[in-house]
Amino acid sequence: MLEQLSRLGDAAGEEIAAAKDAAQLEEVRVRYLGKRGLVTGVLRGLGTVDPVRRPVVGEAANRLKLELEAKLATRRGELQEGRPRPRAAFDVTLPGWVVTRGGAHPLRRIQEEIEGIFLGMGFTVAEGPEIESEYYNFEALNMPAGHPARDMQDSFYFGDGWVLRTQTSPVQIRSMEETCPRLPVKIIAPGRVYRRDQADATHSPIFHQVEGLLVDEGISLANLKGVLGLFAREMFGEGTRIRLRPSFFPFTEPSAEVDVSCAICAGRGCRTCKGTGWLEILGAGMVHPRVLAAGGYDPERVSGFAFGMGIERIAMLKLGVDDLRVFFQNDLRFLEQF
Ligand code: 2NL
Repeated sequence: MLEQLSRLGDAAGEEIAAAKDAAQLEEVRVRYLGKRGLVTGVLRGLGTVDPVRRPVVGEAANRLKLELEAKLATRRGELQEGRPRPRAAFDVTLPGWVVTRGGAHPLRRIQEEIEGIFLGMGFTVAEGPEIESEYYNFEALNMPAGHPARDMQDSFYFGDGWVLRTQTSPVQIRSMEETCPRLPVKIIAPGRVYRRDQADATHSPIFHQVEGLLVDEGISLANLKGVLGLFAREMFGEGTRIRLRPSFFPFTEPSAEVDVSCAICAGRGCRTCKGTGWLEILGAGMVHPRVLAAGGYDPERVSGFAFGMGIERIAMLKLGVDDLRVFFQNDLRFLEQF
């Protein structure tokens, strides 16, 4: 029995020394010291050993068990040393994290600047849905079925009488309905609008508008010119002048294109204003009687002016950007400049 233990000890010692990794070492441990292991078997079988020899055999088996456990631990340590040690959890020599702050998109900043100017003149900001009924988007604005502005080429139709709004004017019709019969209606309607345009340097199927509307007793074209002149001076600088050229919109009569004197060349003529000294930034006019009526007002008793501008166009002029598409590409190299 003692001889058998001694052989087991030699064999186990060799196997421990030969183990190449932790897994192999564990196999050796289980083979000799596991529940059904060879050394464990000897200890379990002590009951069948001659009682006289039992203490001697028992002690030898226990000593072997302790010896092997010590050898296993030593070998485990050797195998560990060969491998890379786990790195420190935190390297205090690394540069710190730079926490960058987000900011409003340049289009949003320009929109808020425009809002601020009109808020200062007593206008309030009105908002409404981007999915509109054809009634609010077209009919109420004096564009009945068959009107060329309603062409499939120009608008995104859902069918069933719904469309992505092509301008923010429907918000203004809704505001008139809500305010009527009280006066004045004095609002601006900023927001996203949609047209079926191929994107290029000056067009995008999604763009942003600010429209304005003032309805009251005795409103005239002079009020329109005064308000827009003040807006132009606050937006583009004190020396800015405006001029109105005759134009046409279905929802205003008379209608005008509004130009501002070019801030880049002070009206002398440059590349931005194509040598004319003027930049076209707005459409405007006196609200068409049918549109006043659609809002619930009596065109014999009240009058109003309205205007609309593209935020991208204003932003391009203010920020010196020559391609509108950069506003929608969300390239941080562009956005971080503002
Ligand atoms: C442009 C021209 C314009 C309006 C928008 C309007 C709204 C109502 C009644 C009458 Cl509720 N007019 N809006 C009027 C004239 C021009 O926009 O070039 N926009 C980018």
